[in-house]
Amino acid sequence: MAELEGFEFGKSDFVLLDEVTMEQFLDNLKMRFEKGRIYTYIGEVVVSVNPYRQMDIYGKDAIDAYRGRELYENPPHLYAVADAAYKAMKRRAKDTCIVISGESGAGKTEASKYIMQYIAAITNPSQRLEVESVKNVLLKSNCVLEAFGNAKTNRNDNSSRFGKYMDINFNFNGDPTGGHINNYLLEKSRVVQQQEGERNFHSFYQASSDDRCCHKAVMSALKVIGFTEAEINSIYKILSTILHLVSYSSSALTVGGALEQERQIFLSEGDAVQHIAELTSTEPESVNKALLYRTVATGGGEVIEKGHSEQEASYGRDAFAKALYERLFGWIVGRINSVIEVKDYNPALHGKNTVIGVLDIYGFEIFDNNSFEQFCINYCNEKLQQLFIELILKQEQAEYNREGITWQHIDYFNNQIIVDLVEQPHKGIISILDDACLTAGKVTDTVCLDSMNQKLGQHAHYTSRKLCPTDKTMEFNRHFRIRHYAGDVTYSVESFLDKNKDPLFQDFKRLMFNSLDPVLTEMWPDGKLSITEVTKRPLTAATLFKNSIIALVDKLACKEPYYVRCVKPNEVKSPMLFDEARCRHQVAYLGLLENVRVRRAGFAYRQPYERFLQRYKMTCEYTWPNHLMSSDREAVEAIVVQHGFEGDVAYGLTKLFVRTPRSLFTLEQERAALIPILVLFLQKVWRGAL
Ligand code: AD9
Ligand code: MG
Repeated sequence: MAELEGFEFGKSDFVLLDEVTMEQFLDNLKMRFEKGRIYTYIGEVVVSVNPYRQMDIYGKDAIDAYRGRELYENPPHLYAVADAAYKAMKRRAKDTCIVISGESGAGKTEASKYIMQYIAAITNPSQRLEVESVKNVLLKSNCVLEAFGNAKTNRNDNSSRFGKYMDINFNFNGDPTGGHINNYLLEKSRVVQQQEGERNFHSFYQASSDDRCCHKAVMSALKVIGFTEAEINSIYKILSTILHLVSYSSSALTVGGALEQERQIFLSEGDAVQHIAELTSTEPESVNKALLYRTVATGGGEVIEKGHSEQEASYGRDAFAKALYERLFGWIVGRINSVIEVKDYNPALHGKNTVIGVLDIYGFEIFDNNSFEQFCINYCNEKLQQLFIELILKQEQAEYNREGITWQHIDYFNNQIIVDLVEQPHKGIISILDDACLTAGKVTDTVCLDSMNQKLGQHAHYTSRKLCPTDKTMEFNRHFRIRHYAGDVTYSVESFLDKNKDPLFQDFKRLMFNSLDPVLTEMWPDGKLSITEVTKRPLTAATLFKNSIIALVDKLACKEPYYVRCVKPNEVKSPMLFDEARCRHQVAYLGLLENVRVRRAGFAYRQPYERFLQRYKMTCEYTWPNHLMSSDREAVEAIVVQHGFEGDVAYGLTKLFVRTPRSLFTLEQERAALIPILVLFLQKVWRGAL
């Protein structure tokens, strides 16, 4: 529990609420936000409210104040959690992870950057060059990933359009030796289409007009990381290629007549093909052909070229542009990883290599129109929520076992049932989608929806239109609804199959693989295959995502977790406004009340005997100013007995556990009343009056 800083700023730990109700929770959150206290604990979980203004709480003074201290010694802060994770890693050689969640614009990415800055600031006191260089690369990688993976959206001017998990490796000294980044589900559809008021990824603007100063920073970051001039050139050529592709008028793709004729039309239509060929180090004829034709193998093993319809051609072009960007992003992440990966680490020589993982991933999303992307993102949140409850409970249980205290079972909503609804083999939604994608012939989104309704219609967390015929938000043959742990979300099934199949004609892959630019060849190894060799169907987008999230959860599950739960106070980026309805919604779906209950259902408060004694010894005649008992534990027992809450505590091996916060309030009040008397007393002693 946090340092009891007095309640003038509200309660610094939600376990201290008189009652765990939404009203009390919100009142406390609001009061603290308005008083500039943006962080509040639930035990060791940090709840953060985006201040939407620069706060003077991240400087060197703050870093010094939190360095090496315990969580409850200072007011709640990200630094305290970062330090707790660091200490666990250093003192107990534990792998830890910090999971940051919350909706778009809630402050996850900013939090992850402060955490990394803190870790960078407290490590490598001897300023060893190789460690400084690793830290530098880790910090600079943020700048590059933001340039290529973030964009202005209606919710956030710097919205991360991908999920990020970064492992930082430490040697036995506790200094960073390297790291690894995993990225998840980049929103590549943004490359060809943005909603009104939104922009494409920052990278597209940085090379040109308004973002010039950011461009300089990105270029310098790329160089620091170790990208060569040639590689940087290739990156920007790929960006230009994509711009040429997406600005290509679809009329230029109209097909008709013989190949030669089309080629003439194309080349005379503009320089786009020429430019693309130059930028990608390929032949204009090959570019033209890939845009207009696809190679297909007939049943008899014959290979023929089939002209695209206009629709197919523009679809192919868009898919190509999206894939180019996705592969570019993946390649950049891979390239950063190759620089920061720990090399030549010999555990026998260097001791155990420990890890702190930082996860900055998209929060639960409910939009007016929810599509395949929201489906994936919300599934990811179901998985993380499950892990959250499981780990928090597991952690509590482990602590009770360690301290020799009997564990009591706690009831909580287990969302495994929703996870199963999505991911179960043969029965779950992903499996039904995949089946539909694999079925030859024209299975449409609506046919697939029919199949889902049939197979899942009875599921408690799935609703088909049939069950709510009067509901106007659900149209026949278009929508289905999932009752997520965080709320009901109605999904439009339109384009689900297409986005899941995510096809890209082999001709584009071959074109890129055969480029004379080695960066492109490296990005497109699957272009090596000819059409007759492409037999295996690639995994679908949903299955790839599912596999990556299962791997992520496995990774997190074996680490000691720390949580930052971010709340967005309003929709208008105001530092003044606490929009209660919006906050209520977030508190509900982040499961924060449940979190407080879990924390309080066992023991709301725990503290090592020595610290408890230090704080409260003045409230007991047998312990003030010093006790004469044989141990601190006995002295603590004397305080507990004097205040009459023996029934409310349990004595662990090293810590006192207090069940309800009320007992502590009594102690705190008494302590607060005694302090002025003591101060007076001490002043008199100093003045020699006593
Ligand atoms: V998204 O899911 O990537 O769209 P995030 O990552 O949750 O979202 P982000 O960290 O980008 O949100 O924060 C949004 C904006 O809020 C930032 O650009 C800052 O302007 C502002 N912000 C967030 N946290 C802080 C903070 N601790 N101090 C000051 C902040 N401003
Ligand atoms: Mg972000």
